Formats: sequence, structure tokens, C-alpha cells
Amino acid sequence: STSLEGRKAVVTGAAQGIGKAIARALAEAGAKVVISDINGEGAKAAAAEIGHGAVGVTCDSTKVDEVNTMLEDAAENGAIDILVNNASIVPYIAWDDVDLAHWQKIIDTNLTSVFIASRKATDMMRTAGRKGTVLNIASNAFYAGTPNMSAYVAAKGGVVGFTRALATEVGKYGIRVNAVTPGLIESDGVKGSPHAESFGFVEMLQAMPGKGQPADIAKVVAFLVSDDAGWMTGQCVNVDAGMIRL
Ligand code: NAD
Ligand code: 4PL
Repeated sequence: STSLEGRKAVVTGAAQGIGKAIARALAEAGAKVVISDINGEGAKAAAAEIGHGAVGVTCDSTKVDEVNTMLEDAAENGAIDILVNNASIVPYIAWDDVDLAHWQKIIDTNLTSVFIASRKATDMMRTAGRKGTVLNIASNAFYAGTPNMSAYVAAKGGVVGFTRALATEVGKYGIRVNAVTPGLIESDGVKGSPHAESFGFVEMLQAMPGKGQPADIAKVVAFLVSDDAGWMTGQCVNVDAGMIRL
């Protein structure tokens, strides 16, 4: 069933937005959730709001020592069952302003962070003999080549590629690795950014009208990390009201 009773989950970048909605959905399904974010105050506030035993911790997803310690603490001398790699920067930057410093910051935060947490979490799952699962948040911007976020689109393509490769590497241990590619979502981050101006254009491309909400993504994530998706791995599930047809 879709119940996550007794599962230990970590959601990165979950102080706000899509990550917070995912943390809420997993907690409501019965999981013990660690809300990890570089914004520790926000993570603690989100945990208090969500309840169900959720805990908020400060952790920079680009720092290997911080991530390893965060995951060991979350595992409580065992292993976590669910890792959701959600933390990322969602830039809006004209191509003419994209320099090497921006490129490296986005690749580090949005792609290398996924490797860092997945390396540690799947190693811990294997050691504990736990058939856990990793769920990566990519973006439909990878398919659309969305403007004003070239480094981001490249990083998300890397996330899709790594999802496929890691699924192969850890499948023999019963560990599943999947990704979700959201379309434009009215998250906390998007609301305060120029991306909020894109809804009109994006809705024109969607099969169904409306502004995507964090909960629309969280429901699909909750399914993919549950046993109901036990025969799915290496997949990218697109959730965007039909903007992209794969
Ligand atoms: P958001 O900006 O609202 O929230 C992102 C969170 O990540 C913040 O709490 C931030 O503090 C945290 N974060 C940033 N850098 C971090 C780091 N180094 N370590 C730990 N935490 C860090 O973002 P959102 O819109 O909710 O996006 C969440 C995910 O969904 C991201 O992976 C994003 O790329 C993806 N996505 C978003 C949209 C959208 O339209 N909102 C569309 C497709 C994909
Ligand atoms: C279609 O991932 O997928 C804006 C901002 N528009 O972050 C995204 C689309 C954005 C997207 C994204």
C-alpha cells in the first residue's frame, strides 16, 4: 500500500516550497521525516508546522561532511529508507550573464549534491541490508530547454542521467532510484522570482490550465517512494499538466 508507516525519510531543501510539501506528504503517510535545509530555522519551522514527528536540521547539501553527518543522524544506527534529493537553486539568468562562477555554483548545488547524498545513503542502505529508495527532483526544463536557466537545465539533465545510472548500480541490492520532472510550480521560491511571470505562457502549453502547486508534485513522490512503485526504477515521471508529452 502507499503507507510509509515505520519508514525513515530525509528530504533535502525542505524548509519551503516543493520539498516542504513532499516532507508533509511523507509524514502524513506515516514516515519519520528529517527536513534538511541550508536554512536551518526554516527547516525547524517547517517541521513544527508539519508535525507527525518531523525534525528540521541545518545542512548544506553541497558539503560532503555535513551531508554524511546529517544522514547518519537520520539513520539512528541503521539506515534511512527514503532519500528525496530536492534541494536546489532555481535561477533566472539571461544567457549573456551566465559565467563560469554561476555555472559551477549551479552544477555543485543542483547536481553534485545529488551524488553526495545518494553515495552516502545507498552505501548505508546496503550495509544495513535495507531495500531503500532514492527519489530525485529534476525538472521538465530538461525536456523543454526552458529559457533563462541554461546551467540549471544542464544540471537537471545530469540528475536524469545519474538517476538512470544509479538505478543500474544499486538495483542488485533492491534499492530503487527514480526521478520526478515537475513543470512550473507556484513554490515559495518561484512566487518571489521572475519565474512567476511565466505562468501565462506555461499554461498555454499545458493540456490542462492552472498553476501547478507543490502538493501536485508531493503526491506523485509519495507514490514513487512507496511499495506500490516497487517494480519501478530508473524512471523519470513527468508531472506538468501535460506541458511536455513524452
Ligand atoms: P524553493 O527555492 O522554494 O526551495 C528550495 C529550498 O532549497 C530552499 O529551502 C533552500 O534553502 C534550499 N536550498 C538551496 N540550496 C541549498 C543547499 N546548498 N543545501 C540545502 N538546501 C538548499 O524551490 P522549489 O521551487 O520548491 O524547488 C524545489 C525543487 O523542485 C528543486 O529541485 C527545483 O529545481 C525543482 N523544480 C522546481 C520547479 C518550480 O517551478 N518551482 C519546477 C521544476 C523543478
Ligand atoms: C517550465 O524547473 O520547469 C520555469 C523554473 N518554467 O524552474 C523550473 C519551467 C521553471 C520549469 C521551471
